Amino acid sequence: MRKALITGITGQDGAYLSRFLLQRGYAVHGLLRRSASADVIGERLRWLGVIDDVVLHDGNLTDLSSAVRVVREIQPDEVYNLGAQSFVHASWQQPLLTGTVTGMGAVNVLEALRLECPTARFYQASSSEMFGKIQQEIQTERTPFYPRSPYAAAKLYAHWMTINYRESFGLHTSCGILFNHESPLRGIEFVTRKITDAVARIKLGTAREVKLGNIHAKRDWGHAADYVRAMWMMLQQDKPDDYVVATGRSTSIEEFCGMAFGYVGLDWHEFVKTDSHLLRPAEVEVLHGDAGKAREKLGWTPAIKLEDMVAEMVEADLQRHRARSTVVMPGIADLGKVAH
Ligand code: NDP
Ligand code: GDR
Repeated sequence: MRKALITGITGQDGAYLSRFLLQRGYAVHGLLRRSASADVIGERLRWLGVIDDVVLHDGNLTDLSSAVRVVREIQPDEVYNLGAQSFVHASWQQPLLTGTVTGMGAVNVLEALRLECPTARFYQASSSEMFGKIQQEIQTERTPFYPRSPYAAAKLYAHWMTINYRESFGLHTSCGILFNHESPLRGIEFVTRKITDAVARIKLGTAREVKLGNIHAKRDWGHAADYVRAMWMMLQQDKPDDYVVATGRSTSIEEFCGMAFGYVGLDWHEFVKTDSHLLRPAEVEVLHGDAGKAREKLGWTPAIKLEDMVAEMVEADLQRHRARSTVVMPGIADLGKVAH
């Protein structure tokens, strides 16, 4: 039985990847950081029905000794480094933590592999945010990077360190430069889920409006279930490499609002307000990827259309709010005054 270790297993991608690997017969292990909310931390894995099928190991990306211990114990065939402080907006408020977790954390895992399990294959969750202030209209693996946030700079460090470990030590390390991908399990602070959650609450009469920042920004949005398949495909290649994963369609926040509100028969113009406090110190205005290399070399193409994903997300939020079992996946209102 092949063994996979996933950091960030409790996040959106970690949950979808766990399900994907379990379906393929893997033994799935995850690194779990200590939390005071241990009863709710596995909610995404529970939502997908896999919480009892994965093995969780205490550890933290910032703690080299825990990475070494877990890798030594498991001796994984494949390691997926998905753990990160992944919210771009928060990275300006917590730049050092973001650098430590999102940047150095990856190197802790790489070091653990070099020392304890150098034959394991390694996946690094790189990001389209590294393109930042875009240098080419359509971004590929060859587009120069221009990071625009502490998050993007941290990801770029981890990206180049992953390539360095491949070239310096011969480790089988690959980077997936993934564009935005969403799902009903997306964190509530990200714009797509913030919108679909608001749509559900407005439709059900428990909210009257939603405040957003820059609604003119454009993103290339795919579905997380499609994107975790690309991660796995990268590690099945004989030669490690780096790949852009994107849909090739760029859509504005406004257009996303139109789809989500339109799905329940509402006009978004009546409910979306803009709030300058939600603008970022530096914005990534537009991202638009070309996944031609992943298509040709991996045979990867996305299967889920944006419109279908929006419908799935709105339906899931309607279901959550109707059930009112929102303790584990709180609505925006429940998050109090945190500025997202
Ligand atoms: P999430 O924010 O949903 O998940 C992040 C995960 O990292 C959580 O499991 C979190 O644990 C864990 N984590 C955070 N800090 C630590 C730490 N110090 N030690 C151990 N684990 C930690 O992210 P996604 O699932 O959306 O994304 C997965 C990865 O892909 C991230 O690295 C992200 O930056 C990257 N990425 C995401 C894209 C997207 O559109 N989703 C696009 C491109 C890249 P906890 O549950 O305890 O908070
Ligand atoms: P992003 O995702 O920063 O692209 O990072 P997010 O959904 O946070 O923002 C997308 C765009 O929407 C604009 N926006 C708002 N964003 C949020 N969160 N809240 C708002 O109210 C709001 N209003 C407008 C933002 O300014 C931005 O332009 C995600 C994360 O998953 C990263 O970890 C990952 O690396 C990248 O995608 C690719």
